[in-house]
Amino acid sequence: MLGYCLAGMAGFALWRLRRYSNLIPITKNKSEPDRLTASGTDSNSLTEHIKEELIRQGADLVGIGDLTELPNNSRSSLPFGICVAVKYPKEVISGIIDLPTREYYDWYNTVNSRLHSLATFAVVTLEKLGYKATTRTSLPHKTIATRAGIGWIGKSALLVTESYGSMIRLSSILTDAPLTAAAPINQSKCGDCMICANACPAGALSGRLWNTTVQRNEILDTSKCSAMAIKRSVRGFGIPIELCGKCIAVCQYTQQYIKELRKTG
Ligand code: B12
Ligand code: SF4
Ligand code: SF4
Repeated sequence: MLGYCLAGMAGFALWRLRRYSNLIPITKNKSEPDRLTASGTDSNSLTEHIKEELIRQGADLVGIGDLTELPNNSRSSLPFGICVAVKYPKEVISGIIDLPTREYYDWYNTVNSRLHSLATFAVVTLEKLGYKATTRTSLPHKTIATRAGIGWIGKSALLVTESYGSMIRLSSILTDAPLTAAAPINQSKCGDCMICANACPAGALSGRLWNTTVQRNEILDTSKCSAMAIKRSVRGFGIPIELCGKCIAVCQYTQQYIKELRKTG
């Protein structure tokens, strides 16, 4: 039985490698003999296939960011960041407006474990193709996400997307694979909206509009948020953890997505 499993896994790995190898002309690099390299057009194919595979594996949003404007040591000298987002189910988020729920806590763990599998999958896939890839980075996921064109930083201090608002969690992968990066997002689309800042039970959100020069502490008071989130988790589901999420739930973009889904069933 074990033999069949191992043979199956090896076959799958070989199939994947051959599938990608067909897309990319293989040229040997003298210093790294087994490395694959790709030309301009193939970088588009590689990008599309990495994105498609991640979506097929369960990602809800995938974006590629050019990180070269950021310090070398923050990105292990790797030029690209892949941002992967997984959304919470709409019912879970609409249920946390008053207090965080046990369901929200359970989904927090589920979404994190999905993100972990997706990031590992991306690393393994890229490494098999001969590229460097790692999930170890001191860069915040939200920075990679704005570079990857996935969304902007809201007055909530969260990443806000047009498709799902902020009801997503994030992971990222750094790589030297020659991918095609999206246009970065450098400005907030929150405008005059103040819904999240007014709704935060800790008064932790200043209402400051983000751009890439605005520091997090100008938007969010992390101590106030942490303290309130622990209190609310205890009241909501009896576990002292920093899970509140009211700013996710009330965001107009999150609400728009929840309502759209309701309309279409
Ligand atoms: C630490 C942390 C916290 C702590 C902070 C405590 C502390 N003392 O630091 C606390 C407990 C407050 C917290 C709370 C929450 N968190 Co939190 N947290 C993190 C964590 C692990 C690190 C964030 C961090 O320190 N970043 C460093 C600071 C400087 O950057 P930042 O805050 O990420 O964002 C700035 C940069 O991204 C910058 N930026 C963006 N683009 C660009 C581009 C350029 C060129 C430049 C220069 C800068 C720049 O702008 C942002 C604002 O200044 C991240 C996961 C991760 N590894 O990124 C999750 C993370 C940010 N948290 C997340 C979530 C969901 C929450 C909570 C909702 C949890 C809850 N309570 O229910 C709240 C929301 C609070 C809020 N309104 O933001 C999600 C956000 C998802 C999203 N949609 O944005 C993340 C990404 C986790 C994940 N894997 O998805 N969190
Ligand atoms: S997680 Fe809760 S306490 Fe923290 S900023 Fe959001 S609404 Fe405020
Ligand atoms: S609620 Fe309004 S201000 Fe807050 S993040 Fe969403 S759009 Fe921006």
